[in-house]
Amino acid sequence: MSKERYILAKQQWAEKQTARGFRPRIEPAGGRLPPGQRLTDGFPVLDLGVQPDIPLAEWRLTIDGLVEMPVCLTWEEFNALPQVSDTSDFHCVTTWSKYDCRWTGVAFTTLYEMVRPTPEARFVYFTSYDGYSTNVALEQCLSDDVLIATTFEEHPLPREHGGPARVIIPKLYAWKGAKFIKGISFLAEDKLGFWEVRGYSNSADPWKEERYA
Ligand SMILES: Nc1nc2c(c(=O)[nH]1)N[C@H]1C(S)=C(S)[C@@H](COP(=O)(O)O)O[C@H]1N2
Ligand SMILES: [Mo]
Repeated sequence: MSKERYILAKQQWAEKQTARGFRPRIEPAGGRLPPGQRLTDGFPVLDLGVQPDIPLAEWRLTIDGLVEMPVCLTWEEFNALPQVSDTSDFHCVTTWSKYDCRWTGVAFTTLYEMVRPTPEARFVYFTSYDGYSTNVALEQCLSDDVLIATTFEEHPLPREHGGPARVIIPKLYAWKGAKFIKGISFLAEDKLGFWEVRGYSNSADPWKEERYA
């Protein structure tokens, strides 16, 4: 092969890769990508095969358990609460990560202050309209980047990504963030959720690669 043809072939290969949106997948250790993860530009959808249709007029968020003031919020009441925005990275246990996700909604701490959990409350159990559930230590939920999001990238949260409202807990693998959120219960004893009873890690820290129990 002549030099010219060789260079042209390489150039065409590079153009093809660029057109496909190729970028390096693994960042050096100590970077922004947790171990064993690779970066995606898209936003894959993971669910149980059901994306429940919840008319906003019928939507409720029930917050109960070990709290002084249990509530059952309508969509209007929920959206009247103070709104916050946060940009965070999203890490799915199936090894894809997505950077710079822009979420807007209600901070978990706002709900916490509203219902006033008792001192015995140490765990949170989330339930969803599709039958999903997941559990998180209360301490982890009190991080200021934990939101019940109703907006993604300045648009109403699409149903496939958990709309009308979903939980976002950026410091944990994404299965800890319940889409189609329906209930939040404060508990004294831990109670395993949908994937946790099926062998997923209970602590789910992507930086420690806590994928499976
Ligand atoms: N209600 C509900 N929430 C859920 C799930 C689900 O199946 N149902 N899947 C979890 C998993 S495993 C992941 S990785 C994320 C995926 O969110 P996405 O579909 O917006 O990417 O949602 C989590 N929350
Ligand atoms: Mo996941």
